[in-house]
Amino acid sequence: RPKIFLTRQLPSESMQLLKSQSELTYNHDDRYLSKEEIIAEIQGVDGLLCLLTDTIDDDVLGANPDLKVVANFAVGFNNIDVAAATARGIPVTNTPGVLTDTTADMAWALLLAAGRRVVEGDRFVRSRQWQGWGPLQFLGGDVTGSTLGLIGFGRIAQAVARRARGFDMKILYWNRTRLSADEESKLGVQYASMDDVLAKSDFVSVHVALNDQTRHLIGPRELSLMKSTASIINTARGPIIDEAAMVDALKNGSIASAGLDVYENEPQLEPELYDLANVVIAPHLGSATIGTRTKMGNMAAENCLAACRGQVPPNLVNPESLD
Ligand code: 8YV
Repeated sequence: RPKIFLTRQLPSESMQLLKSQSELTYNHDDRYLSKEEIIAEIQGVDGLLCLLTDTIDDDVLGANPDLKVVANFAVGFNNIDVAAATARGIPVTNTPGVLTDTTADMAWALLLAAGRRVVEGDRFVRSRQWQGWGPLQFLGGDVTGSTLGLIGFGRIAQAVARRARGFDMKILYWNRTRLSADEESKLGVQYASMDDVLAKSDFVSVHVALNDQTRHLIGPRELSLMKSTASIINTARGPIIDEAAMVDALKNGSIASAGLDVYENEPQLEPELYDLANVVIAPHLGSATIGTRTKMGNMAAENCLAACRGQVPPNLVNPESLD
């Protein structure tokens, strides 16, 4: 039975799986562990099962020479220094696929809420200010028939696009690589340059992975290309958008609204964001359903257990670590 350390409790089914097949130790508290605490906890273990909120850099990776795997409970793995893990021969795994639809649903929840001012309206009613229906109250932008722009076109963006077809939207996408004409017509999407996607869309939804090439991909210039009536939606990673520049754009009306699930320095937000009426703010809920978090937990557990047993884990992100 391999020894595994888990940085935060997972859904009960995943805990049972880990407990039944490993000698599991885990953080029992509802709080993040510091890097120092993680280093102390992984002494003598075979596997580390961690979360997006844990920074796994070379100090952590080098702290236990016998570490056989770092299994991330997330599809994104920007919290892990994968190059350093590869150099040390440590496999890194993620949880792709199982959270695609759930995250796409969340992008849509934010899109509809931001576009149709659902949260503003909710706040207004709760504040007891509502005096009755009015023809000019909380007018938003039309969703049906509008143009959706997708920045990045991986699994989640494609799931967002599938849903957009039900809203009769024109769908533009920008991605590092372009799909074949056949695939584009099957999905009902059109490729455009990033500038065109930004300039022509009523809703821009961000779906690239965070890395050195995508940090602040959407900055002041990109925001200035957007329509003043448009909304920006981010369920990917906060640092892809320059948050301070986005606040400026939202304040000066150069974009209409934002629907955000992720932030540059979670859990801190750019201070003015808390008070902007035209922003819908969610606490990183993209994959937050019982079913999906359970699938993610089981997948991360299976990855961790396989690598501890010397097998190739199913969702290896750095195959070169095995060379
Ligand atoms: C999670 C995510 O909520 O998978 C990801 O990359 O951002 C979300 O699914 C979070 O990462 C859990 O660690």
